Amino acid sequence: MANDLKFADPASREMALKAKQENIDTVWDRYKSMQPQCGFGSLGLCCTNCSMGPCRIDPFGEGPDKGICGASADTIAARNIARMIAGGAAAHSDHGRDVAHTLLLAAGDKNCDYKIKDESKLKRVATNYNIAVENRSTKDIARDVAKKALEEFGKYEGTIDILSYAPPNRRKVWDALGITPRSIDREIVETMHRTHMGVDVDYKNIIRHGMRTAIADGWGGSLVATELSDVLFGSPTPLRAEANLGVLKKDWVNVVVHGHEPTLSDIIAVVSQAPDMIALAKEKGAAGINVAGICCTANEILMRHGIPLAGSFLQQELAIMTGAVDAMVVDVQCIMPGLDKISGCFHTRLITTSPKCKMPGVTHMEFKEEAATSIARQILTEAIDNFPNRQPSKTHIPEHREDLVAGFSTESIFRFLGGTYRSTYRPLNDAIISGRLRGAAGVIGCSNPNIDYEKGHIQMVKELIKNDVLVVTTGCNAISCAKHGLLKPESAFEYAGKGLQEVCAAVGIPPVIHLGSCVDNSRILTTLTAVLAEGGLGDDLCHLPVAGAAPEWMSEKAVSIGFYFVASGVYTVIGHPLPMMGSPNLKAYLTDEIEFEVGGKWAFQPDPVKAAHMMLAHIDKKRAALKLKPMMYPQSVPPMEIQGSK
Ligand code: NFS
Ligand code: SF4
Repeated sequence: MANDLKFADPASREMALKAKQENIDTVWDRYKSMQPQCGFGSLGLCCTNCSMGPCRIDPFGEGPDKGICGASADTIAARNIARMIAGGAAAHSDHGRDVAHTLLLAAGDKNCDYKIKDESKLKRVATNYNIAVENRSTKDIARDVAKKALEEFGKYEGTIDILSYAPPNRRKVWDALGITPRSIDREIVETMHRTHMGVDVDYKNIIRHGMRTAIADGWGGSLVATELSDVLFGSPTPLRAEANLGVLKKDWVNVVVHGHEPTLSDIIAVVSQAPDMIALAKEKGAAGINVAGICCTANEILMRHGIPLAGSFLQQELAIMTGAVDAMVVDVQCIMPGLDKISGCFHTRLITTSPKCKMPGVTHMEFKEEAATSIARQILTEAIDNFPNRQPSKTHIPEHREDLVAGFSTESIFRFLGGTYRSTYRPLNDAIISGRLRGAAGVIGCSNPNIDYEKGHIQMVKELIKNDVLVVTTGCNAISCAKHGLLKPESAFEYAGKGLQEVCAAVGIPPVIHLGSCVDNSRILTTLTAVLAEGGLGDDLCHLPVAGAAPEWMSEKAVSIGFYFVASGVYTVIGHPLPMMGSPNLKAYLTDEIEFEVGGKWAFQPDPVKAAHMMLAHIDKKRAALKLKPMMYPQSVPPMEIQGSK
């Protein structure tokens, strides 16, 4: 039964109503039945790191103020946060490793199903890695790049090489603080070591290492994932597509791909267009094969193939509830265990594909890069064979869908903003310097049933663009923006301030730029680096008039992302706080003192409009420090009370 939470999106509202009528539990019902949630856990005051515990600290000062080992609230909360970073960094980076492994296969085997689609990007990555490109075959270069990338995970000396993408002054900050990551796996392992019972006690020391681990994600594993995905699957270029549950088609075989890694879904997208597959679908009475995506797998194949977005994280169950999904194919991450039960209520065939992600009793068709096409064909055949089992009486596809433009990258915004003859970020920097644009914001991250669905994302993004802030987006925020029409260039005229409107009109971009999946937050890092290098906006990332936010975050990956943005000098506002409010010292460190060390800091604000204004105030502070011109259209700034909104 769907509960009384509100939905910004009519398609989800419709499906939640269907769930209620049919007595089917969804994430919102499970959230409700979990109330009240454990106060110790929410405050970060629960420790299960050894079996003298579990221990919990009394936040009211009446019960224990130390764990059985003597750990304080500060230590316990910091250790818990660090372990969240390790979990998130591990997920992103393991994804990066898999892409590097696929590139190595593509380089070594001429019959490999994967081809190198973007040779010029391969050469750029190779050059950044100091790998020779002159007079060498693509395969030789690719092999060296793949090996070099794979070495980043387990180097035994030096530091991560791909950190060379970061601005020199930022690297000095990390070096001075001793948080330059040495290798990706090593920092994750060391986080687990330091947070083991009886190792690191100093909460600041724990968090500093947490930042090192997060940097190893953003400027390491995630950057490897993005760069090598562009090489293998092609760098995105702007394209049009559609989003929301209404992209599912009544008379077609609907295959929903869900998860994160593009290796399988990219092949499924291609194979679904094969004439013999389409003929098979027609034999079963379908009009064709419709592939749509959920979560970041969706973003990956949207960016490169224009495959429609069926929905974001919280819509995975709702997609099945349409009764029109013949197969949901999942890989890794953000896949709700609850999918199994809900797919049992419909004809949908749920298929797991990764050895890392199985579900008891669920069909497992294991994906192997070495046999990618044949496995993709088997999976699609399974979906096609299931099409006749669809029950019309149980089928309801909401009619809502929106147009969008996606497919931007650090390089393609570059081309857009520079025009054909001037490949440069200059126009963007000039727009900021002259006060036409206030600055830029990265709004990203998950959705969470603890807030009305998409209210956080949409209200925040609208408030920012209204105030002449160009928004870049990834992950589930990007999907939400797409569903609400914010990724259409024309939406600038409806929602953006006058200055941003002028920029959008001049270069033909939407006011909200979709940069891809969550590993593609690395594109935000490299874009900021390019803006900085263009000049006129300071000499380190922390000088830029920018801010970051994840208004509806839920995953450990979001924690890692937030920390690498903070460690990169970016003011980062999230909706509900990190689970550490039971440690006032840690809160003071993360929301204040840390800024003196890395130039960025955290803020927590559940009200998305207030949060947007905290970001605007920060951007204005940075503009003032850079002595930039006053805003050209200051009337677009409404007065806003932001007191007490840390
Ligand atoms: Ni990011 Fe992408 Fe979505 Fe959150 Fe999950 S899909 S990796 S973690 S829920 S934004
Ligand atoms: Fe308790 Fe310390 Fe063990 Fe944690 S590590 S469970 S605080 S005794």
